[in-house]
Formats: sequence, structure tokens, C-alpha cells
Amino acid sequence: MSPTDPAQPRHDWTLAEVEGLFARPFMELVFEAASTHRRWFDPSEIQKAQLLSIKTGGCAENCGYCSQSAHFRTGVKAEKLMDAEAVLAEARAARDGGADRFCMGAAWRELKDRDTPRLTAMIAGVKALGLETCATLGMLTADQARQLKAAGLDFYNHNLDTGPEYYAEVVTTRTYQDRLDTLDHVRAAGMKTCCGGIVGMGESRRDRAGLLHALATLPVHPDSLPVNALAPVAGTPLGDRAGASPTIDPIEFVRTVAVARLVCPRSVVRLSAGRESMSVETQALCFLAGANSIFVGGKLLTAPNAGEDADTALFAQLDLRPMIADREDAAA
Ligand code: SAM
Ligand code: DTB
Ligand code: SF4
Repeated sequence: MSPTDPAQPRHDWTLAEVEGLFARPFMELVFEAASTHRRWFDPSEIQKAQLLSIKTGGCAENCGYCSQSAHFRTGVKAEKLMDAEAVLAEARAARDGGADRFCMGAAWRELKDRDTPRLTAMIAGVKALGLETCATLGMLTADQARQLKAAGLDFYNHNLDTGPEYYAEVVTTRTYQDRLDTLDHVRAAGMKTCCGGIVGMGESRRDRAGLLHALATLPVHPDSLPVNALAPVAGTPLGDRAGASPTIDPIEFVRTVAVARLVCPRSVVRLSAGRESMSVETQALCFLAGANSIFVGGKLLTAPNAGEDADTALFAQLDLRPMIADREDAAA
């Protein structure tokens, strides 16, 4: 196909165009997103990824949603970086439970060089188990990114979180450009990117469009695109403001997934945080609108997740099958 083929992903979206997609009649939007989804993916296949918090709490950043920031009293205790052996035991259990990708998350502002050898050992060990490897460790230098890639890291997660105009309402200890710089280093090292954001933080639809516009105009679209619904955490600024109620209208959430599918047609779009409190019907609409990945297991990093039994029932009810990672591609 030629680079100008209209079926090919575009990188020249304007914010007005993305806002225009959000404003489409809902039925048209979902139909178009479902049609695009079928062009690139089998709509019955859903990827299963599993998370592990390898270093919990005590983070220097002040992300207003996060249970692990040292700036807020949330009841999450700061812990040390886990040993590689303990991480590998969890990875083996995740693989045996049906996960395909294992994502190691650390509550760090940035990776410190003194921790890199322990990380590279973990990554090599998880890779040797036959899992796709992913990590989310905060900011990386170009050299650190190369070291992680050499150890066998397939994906790096680093979210833009929200649109550029709303960003300073969410976090002030780093800039949008800091995030973009780390994503540049990840791509330059030859790793795939996992990059998305959170909805339900009090942002406007324009901010949600701003997030998806930022993702769709990256030099390379994210390989994985997580769409999180704010999981409100008491003691954080955004959690306290939200209270215990759901923070985003389910139909607006589905719209966000549909627009993500349309502007980043080849990305694997993941229903991430907040899925636990979504009905089967909302999840089904999300899968119809182009979501094709979930986090499995009873826990995300610190927040609860829909457990194995609920997801086995979900897959059976909706006739879904696990997506099998392309091993050769993952190893490339
Ligand atoms: N410290 C690293 C960082 O921020 O990049 C890695 C871990 S961080 C917890 C990974 C992502 O999880 C965040 O960028 C955010 O998008 C998402 N996240 C964290 N807490 C959340 C919450 N309470 N609700 C929804 N998403 C959340
Ligand atoms: C992403 O976008 N969502 C995941 C993963 N990337 C690292 C994390 C969700 C965290 C939810 C809150 C918690 O477990 O503390
Ligand atoms: Fe730290 Fe990541 Fe939480 Fe922000 S989201 S406070 S960087 S762990």
C-alpha cells in the first residue's frame, strides 16, 4: 500500500478533526470504529497483560491521581525494589494463569543507574519464560533505554495521561515535554511504546481529544494504547474530588475508546484501570468500539482489578479469545 493510502494510519490529525470525531452521532462513531478495528484485527481476540508493582510507593512525583506519590497520604507504604527471584515467581504464575505480557511497574520519577543491573536481570528472566516484557519505571535516559532493550525489554509504558492544556492540573513535578523526551529515547532504542492516559480526572472533552491528538501525531503511534478510567484514591487531590462515584460517564468512555481506535488504527487499545467497576455491557461496547487488550489478575499495581473468574466468564459470555503474541515479532 502506498504511504498516501487512506487506509494507512495518519499522523497529521488536527485537534479540530479529533474533536469532530468525539462529536459524531454515537452509533455512527461506534460503527466506524468497529469497521476500522476489523481492518487490522480479529475483533474476537483480546490481549491479556498482567501487571506487577516491583517497587511500590514513596514516589517523588505529585501525579494527582496516584496512590504511590509521597506527596499524599493514601495508606500505601513505601517498599524496596523486589528481588529478581520474587519477580520471576510472579511472572511464572502470570504466564501459567494465561497472561501473555508481563509489565513491571515502579513508583519512580526516573530510573537510577544503580538499579539498572537488577532491572536488566529481571527483564532477561521474564523474557526467558516466553512472556512479552514491558516495564514502566518513570523517565529514562537514551543510554538506559538502550540497556533495557539489550536485556530483552519489548515495550516501555510511559503515559501522556491527559491533553497538554490540562496537564498542569494533574502533575506539576514534570512537564509534557519530559514525557515526550522519554518516549523519544524508548523509540530510538528500538523498543515499542505503550502510551495512553486517564479519563475521568475532571478534564473536558476537548482535553480528551487533546490527549488522543497528541498520541495520534507522535512520529510513531503507540504500539499499545492504554485507556484508564480514574480509579479514585482517597487522600489524592483527584480521588478526593471525585469521591467514590464513577468519574466518567460510560458512554463518554466508549466514545474515547472509539476515537482512539480511529486515530491510532493499528494500536492495541487496552481497557486498563477502572475496568473492575465497569459493567459487562460497557466492556462489550468498548470491545465493539475497538478495545482489544485488558489487564488480567486480581490486582493492577495497588488497585484491585477484575479477577480471573470474572474474566473467564466475560470471555465466555462475549465469545472472546486470548490474542496470542507474535513471538517472532516480540523477539525482533
Ligand atoms: N511511575 C511510572 C510513571 O508514572 O510513568 C510508572 C507507574 S504509573 C503508576 C503508570 C500509569 O498508571 C500512570 O501514568 C497513570 O496513567 C496510571 N495510573 C496510576 N494511578 C492511576 C489511577 N488511580 N487511576 C487510573 N490510572 C492510574
Ligand atoms: C497504565 O496505563 N495503566 C496501568 C499500567 N499502565 C502501568 C497502571 C494502572 C494503575 C492503576 C492504579 C494502581 O494500581 O495503583
Ligand atoms: Fe510516581 Fe508514576 Fe504515581 Fe506519578 S504515576 S506518582 S510517577 S508512581
